[in-house]
Amino acid sequence: MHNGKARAFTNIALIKYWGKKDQQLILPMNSSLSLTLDAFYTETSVSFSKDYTQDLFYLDGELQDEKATQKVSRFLQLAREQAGIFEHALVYSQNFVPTAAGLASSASGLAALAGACNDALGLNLSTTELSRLARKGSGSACRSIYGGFVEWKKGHSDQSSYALPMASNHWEDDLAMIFILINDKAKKVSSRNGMQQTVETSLYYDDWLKAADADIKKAQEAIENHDFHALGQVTETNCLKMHATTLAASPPFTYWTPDSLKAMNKVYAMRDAGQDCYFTMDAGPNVKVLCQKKDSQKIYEELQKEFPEQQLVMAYAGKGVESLETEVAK
Ligand code: FM0
Repeated sequence: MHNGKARAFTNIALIKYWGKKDQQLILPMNSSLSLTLDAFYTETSVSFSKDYTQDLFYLDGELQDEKATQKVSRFLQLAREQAGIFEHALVYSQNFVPTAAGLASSASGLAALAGACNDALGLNLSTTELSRLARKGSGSACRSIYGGFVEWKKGHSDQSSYALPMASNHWEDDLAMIFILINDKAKKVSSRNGMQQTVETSLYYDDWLKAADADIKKAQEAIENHDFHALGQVTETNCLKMHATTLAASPPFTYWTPDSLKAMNKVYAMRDAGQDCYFTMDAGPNVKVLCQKKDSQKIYEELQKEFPEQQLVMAYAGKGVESLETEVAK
């Protein structure tokens, strides 16, 4: 029996990862930059044993179906090959999400699984190697290996594509991100399918790549200079450019709902009224508001005028993946 357990926090990209050049290895078309947050995380324990006849995956106490287990199994296989230990595994994963957010995160999930496998199989990976392994589970997971500001350098191969923490002198501790959770009953396009469809068909995809390169540089500079306005501006405009690519895809699609627009407009109105805040959105309808910690309470209260408290979650900078004690075998 080989046991391991780890906790990983989710991260939100300020400059988005949007498109793969290699689907199997998960090599991205562009570099991305994120902030790891403290509000959402996953704890995962894994045990490998000769006695198991198949991989089993429990999420929040429920045994998952074949489709959900497949993604985990595919990842376990990579870890098994790396370790040379070919035993099936039992995976218990718990998502810690405030209120009924319904915010499943592949970033924290796959980063925690990578950390748990590293411990269980005695892989002894460096953080760079762990980032590369997590990347092969889900691209954004490679950034959750580290806390604070993180850059995923796109690289050009399995070896050269991984995330690194950014020197910021702890500036991330001065920032906050407020999640506005938006209900969505529409059919969901996963980030995996959405980005692929965009790479293959969007008229604007080449322009997105050019913009992403320039935006990464602006964000790096803003972080270096602790320039909140510059970071907020590039975060918001990069998000808009990513979302513009989906409207020029064939068939076109969007992640925005009327409430997403309501939230974005609220951010614009708050900025017009002198408040320092900027939004970003990922492959779903939720809107995340980037602000400085010193203003976060005031901005939260202002958002509460439009959105009930159950829809709002305050987050601050979070830590990288960490190993947890495994309980004595059951
Ligand atoms: O996080 O197909 O990592 O940079 O969230 O598993 O590699 O779920 F806004 C979209 C995340 C994409 C931007 O994609 O995809 C970002 C996104 P996978 P992910």
